[in-house]
Amino acid sequence: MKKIIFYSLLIILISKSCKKDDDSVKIRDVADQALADDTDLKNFLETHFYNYEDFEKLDDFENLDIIIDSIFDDNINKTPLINKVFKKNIPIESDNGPINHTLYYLPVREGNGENPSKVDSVYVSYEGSLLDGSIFDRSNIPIWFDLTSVVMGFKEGVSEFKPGDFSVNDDNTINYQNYGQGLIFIPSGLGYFAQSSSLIPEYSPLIFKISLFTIKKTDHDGDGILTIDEYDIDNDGVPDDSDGDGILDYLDKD
Ligand SMILES: [Ca+2]
Ligand SMILES: [Ca+2]
Ligand SMILES: [Ca+2]
Repeated sequence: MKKIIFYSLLIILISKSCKKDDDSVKIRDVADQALADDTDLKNFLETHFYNYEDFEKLDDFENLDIIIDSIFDDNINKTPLINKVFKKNIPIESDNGPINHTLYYLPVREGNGENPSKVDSVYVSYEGSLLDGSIFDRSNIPIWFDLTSVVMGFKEGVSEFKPGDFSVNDDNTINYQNYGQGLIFIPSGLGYFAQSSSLIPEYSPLIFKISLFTIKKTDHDGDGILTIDEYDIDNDGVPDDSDGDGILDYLDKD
């Protein structure tokens, strides 16, 4: 998935720089798509709930999966996700200036440590699905993601979660407790946008369930300066290349 995300991110970055008058590719308008996706995401959040009652009963050491279901029949009185989610507005540069994209996220369990920055590495288990419920990727076993290499929505969403505590058992296995767990709802402009794959059609909003077990601060070029301290100093959302040699600062040892 990491490869797919990285590859797709590259495609998105590359496609942004392609000329618009290429007849073979009619890319949808970013602003129109952001509005359409937000309508679809809001509709989903208004008509679905998660098993919050199960989580209210849970103690810190128990594990439980998040289950999303539609508000219907026996579940008609459940509180919809829209009443529980947080919103984050993320501008994406386009030819017509920055276009706002709304990301929704829901920390179901808060977690216990420090939030990862948007350039750290995170150790997560996850499940990615579309609004119709079809799952396009999952890993029940936690794996590492470098947040500099994933789509914007995943990076922005995960950085809102906190990791947990861990203890090492006698057999060197690790138990994680009190870790952050929750949901991220991503418009296609912060996902794969016009890029499609066998399981993800173009212009698909994405839903991620994640559990964030631990994080690692990164220093990609090993120069002793953490990536967060040299990635995007002018804070314009684009990684910097101060000396203009084509190597981004966080990968540029000098
Ligand atoms: Ca560095
Ligand atoms: Ca920058
Ligand atoms: Ca450079």
